[in-house]
Amino acid sequence: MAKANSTAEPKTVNNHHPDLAHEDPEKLKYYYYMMLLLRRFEERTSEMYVKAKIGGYCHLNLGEEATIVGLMAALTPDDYIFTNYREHGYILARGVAPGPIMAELFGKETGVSRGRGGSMHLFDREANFMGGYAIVGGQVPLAVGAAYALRYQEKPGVVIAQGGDATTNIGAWYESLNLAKLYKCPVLFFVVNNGYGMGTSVEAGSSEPDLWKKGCAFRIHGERIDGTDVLAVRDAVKRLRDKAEAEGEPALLDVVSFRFRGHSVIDADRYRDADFVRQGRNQNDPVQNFGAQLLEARVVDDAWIRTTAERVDREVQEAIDFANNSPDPDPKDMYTFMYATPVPNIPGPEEAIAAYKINKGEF
Ligand SMILES: Cc1ncc(C[n+]2csc(CCOP(=O)(O)OP(=O)(O)O)c2C)c(N)n1
Ligand SMILES: [Mg+2]
Repeated sequence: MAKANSTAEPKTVNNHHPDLAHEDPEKLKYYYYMMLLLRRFEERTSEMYVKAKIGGYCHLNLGEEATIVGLMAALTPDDYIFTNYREHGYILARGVAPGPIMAELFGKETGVSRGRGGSMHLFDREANFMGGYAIVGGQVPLAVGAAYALRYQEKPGVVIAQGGDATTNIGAWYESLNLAKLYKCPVLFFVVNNGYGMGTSVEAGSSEPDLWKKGCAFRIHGERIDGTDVLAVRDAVKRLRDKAEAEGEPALLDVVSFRFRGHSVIDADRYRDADFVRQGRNQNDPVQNFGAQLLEARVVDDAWIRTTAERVDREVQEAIDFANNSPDPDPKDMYTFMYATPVPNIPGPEEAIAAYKINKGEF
């Protein structure tokens, strides 16, 4: 679908035709399973939103499964990940259990952020998953800071600064690229190019629509890759993360994928032509396409595809049951975890309960 390029001279290096015969079949099966888990998790999340089990903002990764699973397949446990608010799939593919993720979306005490964060603020310290951020670009300077810390402390690992195409138009993104190169930070700017920032196309929002070129002012190497090809994403990330780790050389990946639905669950997507969306979903479905490839290469058979679908359905249902059966946070803990360290004047449990009652109209 897309071509890879360097900042110096556009060249086609990503006509990636993976030879499945040289791949570990167990890994291929895992990638398919994980992509399907993301797909189903997001479809059911949308359903739970409509049932008012989930409130607030909610953005889905439908269509971006290969981008996410390919990225995670290339990372090591030492690596850190900072993302935007469209992050359900990233934390799932990083290996965090679906139950606590769904519970977080439901705002429950058993959620990964103990119900305080919701859809846009998933976090897991053990997985080095440093969170979803609601402010476009807010995660990018933090990611560079973390990468600088790794370098300064001479620790292994790299940092992923994930963001969307529109994030490359934010001032903080440029400051981050500048410092990343200057201070030799092991960071990858992982740009999920789904063609749109809310209702604004890349072409309408970016004076340079070839996003992979946007690092050149900072002498940062850039490539465009096909984000619907899980193996292409994995291989490009692996190559660039290894270089970033060994040489402190940041890089920019422009990962092209197709957003299946509107910007968020409540966006009717009226600004995109219906035929364009239908065609995009049919042609660029990473889960369908990878499944067909595996079948054709006889890595799996129809029975395996069927039992994998059943397993995924079951696991997502179990996550929903877990979330449904979990307790809400106790109102008295409303201000707990507001700060990492104690600060003066933090409201106590009585004030928390009073605020809760006012909110419920009980005063
Ligand atoms: C600083 C800032 N400006 C505007 C918004 C409103 N907003 C939320 S998401 C979004 C679009 C971002 O698009 P992109 O970076 O392409 O990511 P995608 O949603 O496509 O994953 C905007 C403008 C915001 N959250 N923060
Ligand atoms: Mg976008």
